[in-house]
Amino acid sequence: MNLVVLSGGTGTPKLLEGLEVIVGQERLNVIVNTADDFWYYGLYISPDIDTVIYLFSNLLDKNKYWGIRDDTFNAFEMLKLYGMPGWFHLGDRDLAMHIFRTYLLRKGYTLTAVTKYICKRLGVKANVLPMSDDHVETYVLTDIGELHIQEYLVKYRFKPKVYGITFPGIEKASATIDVLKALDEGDAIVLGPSNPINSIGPILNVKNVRSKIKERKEKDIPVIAISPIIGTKALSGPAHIFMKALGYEPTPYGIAEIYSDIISDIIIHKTDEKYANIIRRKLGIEVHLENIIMKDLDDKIRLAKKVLEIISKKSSTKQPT
Ligand code: FO1
Repeated sequence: MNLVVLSGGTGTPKLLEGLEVIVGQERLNVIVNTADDFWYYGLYISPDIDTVIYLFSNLLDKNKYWGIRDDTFNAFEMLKLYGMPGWFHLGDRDLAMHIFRTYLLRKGYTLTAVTKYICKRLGVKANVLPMSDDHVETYVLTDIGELHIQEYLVKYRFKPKVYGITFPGIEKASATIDVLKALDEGDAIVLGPSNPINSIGPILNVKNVRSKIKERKEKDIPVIAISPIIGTKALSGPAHIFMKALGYEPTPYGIAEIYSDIISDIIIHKTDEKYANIIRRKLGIEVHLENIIMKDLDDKIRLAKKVLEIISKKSSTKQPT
C-alpha cells in the first residue's frame, strides 16, 4: 500500500502521525506545500516542509506543530538585539536547518534534493516531496495592506480583514518528477485536513498535479479529502476566512466543492450530517461522517484507520480493469 498525502500547515501532520503508526513511514509519500516558503534575513525558510521532516524525525515540538521540541532561542535573542523583528521565532536548533538548507540552495541544489538529503541525515524513511522546485509565495490583501502569509498568520494572527490572496510564481511552477512519480504509483491519494486555499491549494495548482490526480481518480484509485472545517469554522487557522474571501461557503460543502473534480470521498465531522446529502447529490462525492478532531495520538490513529478502511473497501470493490 503506497499512500500519497498532500500536506500543508499543521493540520495534516497530525493525520501523518496516525498514518505513520499504521502503515509505517516507508509507505508514505508526502507532497508538501512550499508556497509558505520565504527568504527571511538571508535564510530560506520552508515551514511546511520542516514540520513534516521534524515530525518524522521525532524532533517536532508537538505543542506548536512547528520548530524543534525544547529548542532554545539564544541566537534569536541576539538577532532581536540587532533589530530583527521578534514576531517570527527561530530556535537555535531550528536555525541549523535554515542555515544548512540555505547553504545548499545557494550552491544550486534543488529544494527536492536538499529535502531528500536532510531526510536521509535525520533518518526519515518517508518520501517527503516539495510540491515543486520552482519558488512560489503567498500574499494576502488585507485592510492593513498586502501581507506575506507568514506576517498575516503569525504577526497579525489572521485578524486583518481579507480581500484576496495570491500566489506569485504558481503560474510558472511545475510539479517535480518525484511528485508525478508518487502520484502515478500511489494506491490512494489523501488531501489532508489542511487549509484548502493556502496549504493544499498551491499543491493542486502546480502544473500537472491537479490533472494527474483527476486522471488517477477517474481511472482507478480512491482520492480522499478530510475536511479541516467543522460547521463554519476551521479546526485551526483561517481556512474559513480564505474560503469566504474567495466566494466559497465556509463549510464542509465548500471544501467538497473546491475539490469536487478530483476527490471520490470526503470525511467530514459527524456533527455535519446536514451537509452529507447535498455533497452526495450535488457533487457525487461519497461522504463519511467521523470524529475528525485529533486531540491525542489515539485520535490520530483512529482517524488514520478510518482513512485506510475507506481505501481498502474501495480498492476491494474496484472493478477489475
Ligand atoms: N508560527 C508562529 O505562530 N510563530 C512563530 O514564531 C513561528 C516561527 C516559525 C519558524 C519556523 C517554522 O518552520 C515555522 C514557524 N511558525 C511559527 C509556524 C509557521 O508559521 C506555520 O507552520 C505555517 O505558516 C503553517 O502554514
